[in-house]
Amino acid sequence: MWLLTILLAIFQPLVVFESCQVDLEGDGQKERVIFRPKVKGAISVFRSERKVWQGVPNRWQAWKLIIADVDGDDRKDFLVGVNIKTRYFPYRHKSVFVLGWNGKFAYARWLGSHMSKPLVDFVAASLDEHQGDELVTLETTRDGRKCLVVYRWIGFGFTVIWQSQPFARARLFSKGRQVGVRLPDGQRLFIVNTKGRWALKTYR
Ligand SMILES: [Ca+2]
Ligand SMILES: [Ca+2]
Repeated sequence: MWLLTILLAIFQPLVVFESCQVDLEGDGQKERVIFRPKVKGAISVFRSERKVWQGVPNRWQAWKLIIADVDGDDRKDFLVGVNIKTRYFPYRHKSVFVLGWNGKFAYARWLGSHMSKPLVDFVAASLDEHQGDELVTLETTRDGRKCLVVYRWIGFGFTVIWQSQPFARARLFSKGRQVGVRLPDGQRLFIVNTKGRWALKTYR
């Protein structure tokens, strides 16, 4: 049991490039998750070579998949980068959808029509003592600069818990638990949470 506990504790959110092996529901048996961006049925889940589920409609134009656990219940969640049109935002724009996994199929937990500002990129990481992984996004401010936004899952969706200063140009970077921005001069700043206070620190 202690081994299982350690394995759960060291689970890091995974960016799925093509396929990965991960235990989605914490039953000790790994599933294979295959991600094929922008096609119908972009995500498929296999267990012992048998397809358990395939889904995600074409119209979502899924472009990124991260497997994380946003609520910390040890069942993995799919964070799907989408490129959608909605009634109030009738042009294509990026957002993140959250699908839960019940062991048999993925179901919609949060289909946010947009993030707090136009989305550039996103990752997930456990950044504080709070249970579950935080969603970290790079977003565009009104004046065209880029900032990091940290979101926490609050049961039925996300709430913003911190926003960084804006940068004229920045790219999202992540390396294990370290998440932050890479600036044009190569400098990397990563998010730290010390006793509940959020800040950016120089990466060494
Ligand atoms: Ca499993
Ligand atoms: Ca979960």
